[in-house]
Amino acid sequence: MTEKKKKQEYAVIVGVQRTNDTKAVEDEIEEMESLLKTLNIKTKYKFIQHHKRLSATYLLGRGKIEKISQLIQDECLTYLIIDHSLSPPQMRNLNKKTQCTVLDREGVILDIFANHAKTKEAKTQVEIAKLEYLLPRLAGAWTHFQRQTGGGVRARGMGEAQIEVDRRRARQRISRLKKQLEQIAKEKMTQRKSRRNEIKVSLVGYTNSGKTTLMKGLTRNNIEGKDELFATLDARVRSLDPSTRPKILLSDTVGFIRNLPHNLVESFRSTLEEVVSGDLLLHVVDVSHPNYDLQMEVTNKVLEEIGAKDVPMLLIFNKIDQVEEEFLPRILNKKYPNSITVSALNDEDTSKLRQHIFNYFEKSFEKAVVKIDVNDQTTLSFIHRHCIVLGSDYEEEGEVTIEVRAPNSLLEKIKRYCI
Ligand SMILES: Nc1nc2c(ncn2[C@@H]2O[C@H](COP(=O)(O)OP(=O)(O)OP(=O)(O)O)[C@@H](O)[C@H]2O)c(=O)[nH]1
Ligand SMILES: [Mg+2]
Repeated sequence: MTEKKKKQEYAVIVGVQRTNDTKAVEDEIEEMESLLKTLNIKTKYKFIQHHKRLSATYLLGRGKIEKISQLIQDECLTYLIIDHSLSPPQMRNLNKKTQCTVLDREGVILDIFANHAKTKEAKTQVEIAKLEYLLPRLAGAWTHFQRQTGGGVRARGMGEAQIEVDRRRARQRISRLKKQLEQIAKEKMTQRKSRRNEIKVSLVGYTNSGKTTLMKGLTRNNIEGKDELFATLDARVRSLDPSTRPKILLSDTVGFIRNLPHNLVESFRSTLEEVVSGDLLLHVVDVSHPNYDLQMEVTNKVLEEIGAKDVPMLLIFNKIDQVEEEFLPRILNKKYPNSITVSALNDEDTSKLRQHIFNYFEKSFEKAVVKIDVNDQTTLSFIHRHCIVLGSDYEEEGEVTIEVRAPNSLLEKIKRYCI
């Protein structure tokens, strides 16, 4: 995080209740609390606003906004966080009224993304999303934004005169960034083509469900998961370890969340293409979370949105070590017959899962017998790299007969040697 050393800041959160279910809004507020923790902001007060009494001026009702403004002033709180989307005028009005930094849900998520983006691609994607978010809210915020290096999207409402110039500059910057992103996407496409002989598996799921930790277990890599929302923003690709033939490449990517800002989904489209173009999705669910079923729904909805609904999917119920009810795995396996229950922290579980993934593909592999010239090193090394070799026979002079097992797509490439 860029703002690690700053002094502790405090916030008031307001959640919006949409149904009679108070528990739902309390859970949402709790999730917002975790999002703020990621930004090193502590929650001091929580309020609930009923959706039937939303006001056009402040979103919040009169009485509530007066009470909250007073609290903010009396206790010198830094943030007013609205777990809902705010129109640009509502944001300006709230800002004027409370004299503190006002962030809506999208603003908070964008701030976290801005802090966590590491690669050029992720940084570019986040900057586009941020600028598009800021455009209608540009009341001098551009100047503030420019001063921040990789910082947030906190509109503080400064000098109105600059707005038109700022808007033009923002639009120019967006189109430049989009061109850069297209270039990066082209490079990635070339990279993807070079991996066309490998099997591609993508980890997807709600943020904090344990994707990166599972990736670490399955690939025995040193990447660490973090107890933070949106810890991973950059798609990473590693091969399963111990290695298989053909290689199975696993990619880790950005987590999903309820009401993921549309701008972000749009600008992360090229990262998410990795998911759509995969052979299998591993949908990781944190089964120890009280709302894991809701989180599954959200993930499925986002997958549909990005066009990945038809990619085969394996459900993985993770963090089983955190679940007290011993019978839960059995219930889950009954309700979702093809699901797997694991703890990403348990080596035995991850090695079983690795085998399960391999078996999933292996059962559709086909057998073939090929005859190759012993001097044809290119074909021989292709076979040894990508196919399971069941046996070889050097009886005939200058030629070797090899029995192989591999996916049909790979056998196609060596079919002229088949006997
Ligand atoms: N107890 C327990 N903790 C786990 C397990 N799997 C992951 N965790 C913890 O859960 C937290 C989140 O894990 P990550 O792997 O970073 O989750 P993620 O899905 O990659 O999260 P984002 O990148 O933010 O979307 C970390 O603190 C992990 O150590 C598990 O099976 N059991
Ligand atoms: Mg992660």
